[in-house]
Amino acid sequence: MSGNAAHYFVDRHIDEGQGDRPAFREAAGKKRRITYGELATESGRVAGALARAGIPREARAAMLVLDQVEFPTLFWGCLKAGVVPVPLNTLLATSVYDVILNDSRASILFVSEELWPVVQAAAEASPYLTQVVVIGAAPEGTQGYEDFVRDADILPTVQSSSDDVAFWLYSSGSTGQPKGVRHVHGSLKATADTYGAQVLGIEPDDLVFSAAKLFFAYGLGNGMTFPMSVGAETILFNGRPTPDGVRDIIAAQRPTVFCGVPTLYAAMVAMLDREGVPDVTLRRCISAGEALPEEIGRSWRRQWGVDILDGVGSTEMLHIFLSNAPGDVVYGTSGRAVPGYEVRLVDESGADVGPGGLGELLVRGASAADGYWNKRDKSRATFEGEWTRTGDKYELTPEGRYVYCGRTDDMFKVSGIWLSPFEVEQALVAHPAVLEAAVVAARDADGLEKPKAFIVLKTAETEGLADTLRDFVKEKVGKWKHPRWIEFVDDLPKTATGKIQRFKLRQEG
Ligand code: 3SK
Repeated sequence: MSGNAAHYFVDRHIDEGQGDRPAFREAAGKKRRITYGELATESGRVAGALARAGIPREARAAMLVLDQVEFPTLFWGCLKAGVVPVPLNTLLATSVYDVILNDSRASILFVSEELWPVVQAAAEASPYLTQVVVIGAAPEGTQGYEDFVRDADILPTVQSSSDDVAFWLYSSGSTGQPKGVRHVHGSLKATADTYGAQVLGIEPDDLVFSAAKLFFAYGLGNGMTFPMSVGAETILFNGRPTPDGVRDIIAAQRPTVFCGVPTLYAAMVAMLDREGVPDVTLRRCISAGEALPEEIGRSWRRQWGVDILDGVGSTEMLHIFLSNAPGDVVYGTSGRAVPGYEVRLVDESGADVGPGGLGELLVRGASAADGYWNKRDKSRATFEGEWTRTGDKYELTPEGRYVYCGRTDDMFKVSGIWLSPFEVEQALVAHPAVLEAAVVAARDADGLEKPKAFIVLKTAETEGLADTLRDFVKEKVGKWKHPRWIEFVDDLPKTATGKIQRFKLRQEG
């Protein structure tokens, strides 16, 4: 078997006589289902169609594709052909697609028909795209997916090294600058063997539902490579994961594994307390993207009888490398290093920080990216030999658990003392009226930095609430940390992984 990940995740199941096992089912739309055998054939046909269309090995194929059966078919079809798929966040603006299509120099774009209007102008302006393939009704000047694959040869998977670049993901990070993160074939199996097998404990009979979409690293592992590593099945949902929509899918499809992000868990907990919990047994629930507030984890366990395993990962490391584990959950912490990964904390001078201290988290593991595309300075600053800098500040407890303290670039000093916006946010969300909170530095009349809070409420009643919340924070985390200004908002700007984009709030601030 070559190092091409499509051998391991797709073809191997056929060689092992498992072709009839279900691989994906759609929860909405046409509600199609696809077996491992069908996926192997269809992805081979995509490889044939790419070759017929003249897309060479190593060329980039941008994928602006919803969670539908064509996502895995195209992703694995590209890998089979040696073409590099670049799944794109489906929620971006035309101007960002313009940047990404130019930066990646993608030769071909696959796009779900629903998303064509938002990418059309960028696609038409791209000097690199030679073809646009629309999944669904193809507008003029594009080709329909069915026509693209019709009568194409079913090609065998090309030989690749496990160190060959297999796919890219664009990380917008918390600063909004898209960076193409290049991942090698071997990284997909590395995350399945570590987090997938040893924390999530994925099993062949699992039915997985990841509300986090396949276009980002967290969803790609949850909903594609982890289940496919053991021949399990995934529910695909092409819509927006609203709390009641997700609850209805869980009730109707009865998954055994559920993967969400804290914002969704928080909204679901509030909704389920009002409307009741479906009678479904979830075997495993996981969370990532941002730290899970303690209260949400406890409420979920009360509602469903199962813990949420909160973990931390990054697009650069492909999946979760620090996590709570079954039977070893302490809410309010990110747990311990996932087996197969090492983590350490360093201070500003690069010296190691011990228990009780605060430092930047560095991680070492087999799934680290090969680097950023065309961003040498950023690659050098992030990938230091075997260690990858995360930009996250953590504290190590005497029990060996890691506690998130915020982004290195979000920390600021108030009256000369470091303040972690995250700590103030955690204090705010512990108040029953608060659904979500984001804290940034703002300048007072003297030009000095003080915390300002943007708050999404559970209730409509705001009379006297700002003062109550300020007192609540003073009581919980310290007098000087209370937000000097409070703005009630309808929602917070977030990345696809659910990380708060504080830079946008600072701009508004
Ligand atoms: O943000 C995270 O925690 C994460 C987890 C897994 C994969 C990717 C990301 C960004």
